[in-house]
Amino acid sequence: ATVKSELIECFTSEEPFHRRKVSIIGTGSVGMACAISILLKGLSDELAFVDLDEGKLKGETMDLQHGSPFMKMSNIVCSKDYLVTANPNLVIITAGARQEKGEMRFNLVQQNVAIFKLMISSIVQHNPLCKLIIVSNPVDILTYVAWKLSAFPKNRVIGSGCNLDTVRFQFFIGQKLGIHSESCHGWILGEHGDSSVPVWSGMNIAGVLLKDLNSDIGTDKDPEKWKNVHKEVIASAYEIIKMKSSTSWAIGLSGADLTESILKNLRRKHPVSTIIKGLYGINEEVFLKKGITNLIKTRLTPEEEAHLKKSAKTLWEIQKELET
Ligand code: 6V0
Repeated sequence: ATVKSELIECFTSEEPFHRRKVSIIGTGSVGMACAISILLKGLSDELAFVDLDEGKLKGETMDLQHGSPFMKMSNIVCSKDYLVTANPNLVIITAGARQEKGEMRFNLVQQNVAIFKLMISSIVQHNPLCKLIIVSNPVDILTYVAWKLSAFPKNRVIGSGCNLDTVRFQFFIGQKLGIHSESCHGWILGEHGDSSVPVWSGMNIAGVLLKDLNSDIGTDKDPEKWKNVHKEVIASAYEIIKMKSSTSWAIGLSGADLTESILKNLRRKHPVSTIIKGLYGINEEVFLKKGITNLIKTRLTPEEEAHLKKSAKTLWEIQKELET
C-alpha cells in the first residue's frame, strides 16, 4: 500500500479535460508576461510552453507551477517538443529575436521569418484547428508570414497589431487630460511601429470629439501640440528598451486582453493585424469571436487614409521581398 492508495479511493479514471488550453511559444519576457496575465485573469485551464532554451523553459515553468495554489490553475506544462501544445484553443507566438537598444523592428524580419518557417509547421502539425495570436516583431509582417505558412483561414491568424499602441495612445491622452485612459476612446491603426496612424478624427471622451474642440488637433498647426502624444507612443517602446532591455508588462496584458476576447467570445473590437485586401491596409479594427468575425470599416479623413495607405505600403515593400 502507498500513502496515495490509502488516502484516495479512485472512483473513475480521469479523462483529459482541456476546455481552455493556451499554448505559448517563447518563454522570454513577453511570453512570461502574457502567461502571468492570462493566469491572473483565470482565462485558461491548461497552459503549455515551448522554447528552444531548455533551461529557461523548465525554470520558468517550475516557478509558475509552484505558484499554482495562488492561481487555482490545474495544469502548467512545458517541452521542447510541440506535442505538448496539442489541442489548444489558442497558440500565442512570442518566440524570436527582439529589438536591441535603438534597433528598429524591421531589422528582425529575416531572423524571425527563418524561425517561423520551422515553428509554424510544428504548430500546425499538432494544432490544425487552433487560432494563432502573433506577438513577435515585426508583428504585422510575421502575421502575414504565419498566415501564408500555416495556410489557415485568415480569421484564425491574428497579430497583436496596434492593440498595444492604442492603449499607449489612450494612456498619454489620459495623462494630459487627467482622465483615466479607459475613458479615452481613440485608435492607432496601421503598422505596429514607426508608421502607425493616430485617428485624431475619432478621438473622443464621453462622446465629445476632441477635434470639435480643437480643429487643428494632431496637425502641425495645433498650438497645443497634441501631435507629440503620437510621437510619445512611437518613442515609448525604444525608451523602455533603453532602460530595461525589453518591453513586457503592457504587451503581456495586451496579449491576455486578446485571449480573453477570443476565449470568452466577447465580440469586442480590437485594432489587430489581420489580412485584408481591398481596404486601406494591413491593420484594421475587428470584432474577435473565436478568431476574427467582423471588420469595422473605420471612417477616416482623407489625410488619415493617406497615412494608413503609406503605412501599408511600408509593410508591403518588405513583405513582397520575403520568400515564404
Ligand atoms: P526574449 O526575452 O529574447 O524571448 C524570446 C524567446 O524566444 C527566448 O526565450 C528564446 O529562447 C525563444 N526562441 C527563439 N527562437 C525560438 C524558436 N525557434 N523556438 C522556440 N523558442 C524560440 O524576447 P522578448 O520576450 O522580449 O520578445 C519576444 C518578441 O516579442 C520579440 O520579437 C519582440 O520584438 C516582440 N514584441 C512584440 C510586441 C508587440 O507589440 N507586438 C511588444 C513587445 C515585444
